[in-house]
Amino acid sequence: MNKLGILAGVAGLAVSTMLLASGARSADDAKLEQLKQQGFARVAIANEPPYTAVAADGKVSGAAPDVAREVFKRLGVKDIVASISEYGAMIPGLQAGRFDVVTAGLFMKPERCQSVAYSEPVLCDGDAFLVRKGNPKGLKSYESIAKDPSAIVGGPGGGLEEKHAFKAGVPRDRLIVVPDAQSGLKMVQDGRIDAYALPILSINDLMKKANDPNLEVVAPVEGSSISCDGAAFKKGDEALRDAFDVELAKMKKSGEFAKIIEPYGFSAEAAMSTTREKLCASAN
Ligand code: 6CS
Repeated sequence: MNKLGILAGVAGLAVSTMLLASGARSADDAKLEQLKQQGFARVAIANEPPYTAVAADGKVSGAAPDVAREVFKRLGVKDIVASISEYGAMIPGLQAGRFDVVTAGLFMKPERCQSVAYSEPVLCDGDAFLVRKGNPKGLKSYESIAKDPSAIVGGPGGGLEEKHAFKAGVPRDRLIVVPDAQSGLKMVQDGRIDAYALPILSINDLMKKANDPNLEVVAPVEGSSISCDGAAFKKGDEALRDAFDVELAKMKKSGEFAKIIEPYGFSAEAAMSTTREKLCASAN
């Protein structure tokens, strides 16, 4: 073995010794042990109620962080610390080590399943449009937007709605990236976009808070399907993901899972009636 090989071997031995001394049963448990020592898991969120929300005092809530907080507590990780990120930046941020996990309603799709290690399903929902009252351009599907050369749609950067719009034939110059829900609301109210696309529960939350009789919700978007998210872990952290899944499954069985997500409007049954395997294989 050359000198470099010997050095690598010695370094590897040092790391394993340190890990085992920290209580990790194996290198696999190292990440969980690290989070336990750290006292918190760094989660990526988007601040899009009811999936994720940050109050004026900085308190993090929303169905996804609340589930993650409870699961990590059961794993011995005291709390979560959230960073707000655009959906399109969540996976690169996870891969760069800026977050330990994405808990934001990042829906499972095959291409995302290739890039991260998802937990089993947590939050399921369909697509909706926020439009002006009377839906003057009759926008009921992504195809109807594609067909109308004057129709402009807005959605989150790197979000699934963007993918659905492009797949239906909406050209790049008629899709506006909208940074957050409040901006999307204002852009519909000001007529800068004809439809703002988000999941149904997010649009309903926005509509309720806006309390504006000149707005209307189209839900579900015709031709769209139900998507479900999971907590998204970095490839290589499958042992941590598996530990998360064990606690998530116990909470689903005990009813604790439903108690957390259903007050936000989510269906525990929807998440429990599908699997990561099915969702990662489904292309729509
Ligand atoms: O997974 C996504 O891309 C979508 N998920 C949510 C919860 N909101 C919008 C986003 O585009």
